[in-house]
Amino acid sequence: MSTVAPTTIERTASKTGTRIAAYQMTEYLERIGVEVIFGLCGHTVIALLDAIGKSRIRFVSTRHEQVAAHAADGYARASGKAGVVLSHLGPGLTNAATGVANAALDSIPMVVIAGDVPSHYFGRHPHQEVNLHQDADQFQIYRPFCKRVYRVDRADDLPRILERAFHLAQTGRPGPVLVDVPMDIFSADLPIGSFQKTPPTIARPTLDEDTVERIVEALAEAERPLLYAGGGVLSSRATTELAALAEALELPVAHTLMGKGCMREDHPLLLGQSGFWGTPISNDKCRTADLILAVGTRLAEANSSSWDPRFTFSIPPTRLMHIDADAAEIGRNYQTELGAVADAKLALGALAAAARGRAHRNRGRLRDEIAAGRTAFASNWDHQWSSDQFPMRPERILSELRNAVPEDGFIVTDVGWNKNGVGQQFPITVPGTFITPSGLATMGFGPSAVLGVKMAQPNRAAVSLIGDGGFSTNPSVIATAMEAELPVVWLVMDNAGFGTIAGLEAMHYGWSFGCMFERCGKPYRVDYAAMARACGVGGVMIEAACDLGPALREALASSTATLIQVPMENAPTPTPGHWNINDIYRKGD
Ligand SMILES: Cc1ncc(C[n+]2csc(CCOP(=O)(O)OP(=O)(O)O)c2C)c(N)n1
Repeated sequence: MSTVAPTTIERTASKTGTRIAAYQMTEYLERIGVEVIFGLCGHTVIALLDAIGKSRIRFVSTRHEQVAAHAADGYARASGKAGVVLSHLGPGLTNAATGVANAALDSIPMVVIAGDVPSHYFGRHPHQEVNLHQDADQFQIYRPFCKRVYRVDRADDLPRILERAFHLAQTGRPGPVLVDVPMDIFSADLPIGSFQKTPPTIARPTLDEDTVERIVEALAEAERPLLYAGGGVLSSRATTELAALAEALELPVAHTLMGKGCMREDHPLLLGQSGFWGTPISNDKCRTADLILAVGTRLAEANSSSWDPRFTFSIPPTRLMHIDADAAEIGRNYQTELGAVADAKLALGALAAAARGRAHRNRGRLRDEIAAGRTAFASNWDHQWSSDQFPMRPERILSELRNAVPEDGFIVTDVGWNKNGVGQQFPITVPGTFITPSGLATMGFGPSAVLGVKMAQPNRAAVSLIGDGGFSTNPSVIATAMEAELPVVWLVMDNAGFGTIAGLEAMHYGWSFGCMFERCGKPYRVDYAAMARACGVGGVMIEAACDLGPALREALASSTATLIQVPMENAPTPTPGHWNINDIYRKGD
């Protein structure tokens, strides 16, 4: 409860049986369990900020709205609750768009509350209005990536719309919802008690008995069946049920990038990630399976080797059964024998219960084949885990990170070697500890998302593993971590460029024009560690491979954030699968 005395305006309003919308709205957000809002101020939202400041809700003030959106995304992933963003109109909302779109493409629940121009000035060019095609039109910018965009045109609608926003963001296939609020509506009077209705508890859809029986029987009788797990398995917290089903019918498990962590890394039935940056054993078993049960996945391009049947999935002749929260994903890319719209946890739980004790075909030497396949692939790079080379090998960076971070600590990546290398090579044993931007693959996600992760799980380690390109998109995160007292660790893999794209261009065009950080033809390196120290957080520049482990341990024990910068060789991640872009590039004279 707020200890702050009511303002004159609040006291006056309450005598009339009404109360200003912003205060009632904030109390409602508290009541439905909002703990933290990430955002950036502007003249359109200070009425709400005044109310938030007097409530129990924490406000993390970022210096770029993209940071706020990614942090809210990280918070949602690590807490299981909706992330909440507060944004000013116009440039604030467009700045946040990348982060909101990133959350949308990874099915992350999020509510974005934005200020807008006063409703009585719609269309007259009030300051910062977006109105080239329609009056007060900024909310339309969010249409392609929000489950619903609301502009609140009457104060009376605010309670209803807010309740709908939290309901929609978190149900079915989760995602962001925009609530666009003309600033006069924050300051309007509403009858006391206007915000009564709370989002309903939703019973999640499961499988009917016939479908359970049909799937279990098909898996038991198939010669080479396989379970394929996507991010939906993790977001519905279904990893125990997945392992129970796999063990009951002796099924190998392959997964997507977002599905990493669906099973302990050392589980003998785990094949690893499929696709371009996957593992050969995973691709081989996917391609040669006679039946695949896919759960909580889009069967998207990177993990499906651009759907080329020579590499990852060959469907048909492989038969596909697919369980997903979203009917639109079923049958999108492959002929599908049976689809079911269901919650992954309930569906896998029902399948595991029906499979327990059930006779199934002999799987032969499956476990030995998996172990041999994984060991053979790892032999390409595991000797690098102890490499003393400097600038460091990326694999050594991963091994130092794995040794330093407790199993339940979070590894939050960006895009680049960090994402591809962790997805392929980094052992994850605790579900949900690997957090990565998959659908939009947004460079700049990791450094900001880790703030929200730490906010959600303050007692667990949270390290963001990022490239120097990704980190430098928004270094203002350092100041935000300091202000919000979030002792996160940024581990910056510094190859003085946008290394992944530089490597791609070099492979196809023989140079890396436009991809490296250079000045007067020489590598240009920024001292991010010094930048961190200038903001008051720890900043360490690694000068020898053996220094990284101790630096990480010290950073994890510290009560303030730390940035560790590691000069690194720009080595490519192995690519056992296929990506069709490599067939598209053509070099001219
Ligand atoms: C916002 C955005 N812009 C561009 C890209 C394309 N992109 C993918 S990986 C990458 C390079 C990332 O560089 P860095 O963070 O230094 O990591 P590295 O590749 O060197 O490991 C780029 C530019 C992207 N994914 N997101």
